[in-house]
Amino acid sequence: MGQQNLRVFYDQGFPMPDPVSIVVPTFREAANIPSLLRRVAAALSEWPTEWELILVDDDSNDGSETVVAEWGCRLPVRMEIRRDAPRDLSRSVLLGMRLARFDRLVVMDADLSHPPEQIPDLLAALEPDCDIVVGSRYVSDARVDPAWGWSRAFLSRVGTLMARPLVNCRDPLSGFFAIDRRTLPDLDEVHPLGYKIALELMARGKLRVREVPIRFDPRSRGQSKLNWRTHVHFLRHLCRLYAPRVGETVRKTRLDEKPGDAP
Ligand SMILES: Nc1nc2c(ncn2[C@@H]2O[C@H](COP(=O)(O)OP(=O)(O)OP(=O)(O)O)[C@@H](O)[C@H]2O)c(=O)[nH]1
Ligand SMILES: [Mg+2]
Repeated sequence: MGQQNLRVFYDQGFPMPDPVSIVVPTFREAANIPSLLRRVAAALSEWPTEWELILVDDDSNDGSETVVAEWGCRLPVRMEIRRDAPRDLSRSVLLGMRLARFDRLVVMDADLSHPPEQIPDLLAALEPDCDIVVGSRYVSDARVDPAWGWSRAFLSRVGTLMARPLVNCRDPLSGFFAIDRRTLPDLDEVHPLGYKIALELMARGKLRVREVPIRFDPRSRGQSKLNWRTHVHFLRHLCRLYAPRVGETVRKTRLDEKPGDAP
């Protein structure tokens, strides 16, 4: 539902949506933060209730803090600095989720790959029949900008195929999602490894997923933080998530074999 339509919808006496906290993990994103904040504020200018944006930064030391402090005078935005080594995207997101003032949460990247204009679409889809709304690159009507590059697109596809059996989601590696904190598994029990926090939450919490097509753009400015370590972490993360399932299958097979015993 577009923003204008949303406005009309609520003006007609439908219940107001809940306020929302937007959590953005950042590492050396000073160049992207002004555009991000400008576009989020524009996207939510018609949003009928309160919102806030928390950037959880891994001690970038690149001027991000000053940029956010300047914008914080005009908008409900703030930056939380994590000083625990090693830097970690997923832990930053979890910290943001804990610090959020509101239960409705949107998580997104700072590099403008996730269009802020689609935040209202994600929130509008977060209804009682689902626990998480994923901004998806791999459902019909989604669009991935070809400038993303074939090698990144290929790696993303391979990783997606590896993760798909774990969850009922076409884009389980997406970092753009809306969720209600009250439906989350106990955050102390969540031990993500690497980048894929939505996958961890969906798989551990057995969340009911809805997907909304998004336009996925390549990083706007600055450098990618993706490196070989990220890929290793992803593989280890997958092993962790698959391990209990493999164990369960082995246990079931053994139980099934028992009654027949040896031929
Ligand atoms: N707090 C924190 N944020 C991080 C860390 N690594 C990456 N990020 C942020 O997480 C988001 C996604 O990281 P990206 O570098 O864009 O990774 P990507 O989207 O997979 O790759 P590209 O878009 O190709 O650069 C961005 O907002 C980053 O600033 C980290 O270690 N800690
Ligand atoms: Mg990115």
